[in-house]
Amino acid sequence: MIEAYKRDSLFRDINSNGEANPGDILLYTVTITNEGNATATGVTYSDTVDANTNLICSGPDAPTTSQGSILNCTAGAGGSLQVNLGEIAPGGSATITYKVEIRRGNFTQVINQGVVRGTNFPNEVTDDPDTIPEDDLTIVPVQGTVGGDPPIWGDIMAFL
Ligand SMILES: [Ca+2]
Ligand SMILES: [Ca+2]
Ligand SMILES: [Ca+2]
Repeated sequence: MIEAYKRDSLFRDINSNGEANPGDILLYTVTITNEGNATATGVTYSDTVDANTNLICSGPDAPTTSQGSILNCTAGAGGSLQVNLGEIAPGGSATITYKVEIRRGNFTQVINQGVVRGTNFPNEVTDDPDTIPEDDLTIVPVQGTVGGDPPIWGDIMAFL
């Protein structure tokens, strides 16, 4: 049985306010663990990031994997990542990291979920380990916009 967790963290907080805002960079850390008794084979991981974020594919902030290789990375808004992990032995795990830049626009959260596929186990979607529900979306609240953009009506409604 494969388990996959997707943690989010604020990697670069350009306005140093401790909140996720447009222009900030989020780090996703995906941990894929084989909790079964058989070696998982043909393991791949794929993710299409939120359309309000730019996936970073090159430079020091490019995706990393603890094993296998990055098969494909399409940078930019709603970009996609594919990682070939190969085999994961029982009790073994692999870690993938990637970063996205939050875009400007009318939205209040960044939503994302990846999927693990393999040749001898059912597809497994990622779970946000910080929330109680299993296999749920990883959601990052985004506070407003940087640089004095007008308030968004949807933001106000959310507090009523
Ligand atoms: Ca799970
Ligand atoms: Ca910030
Ligand atoms: Ca959860």
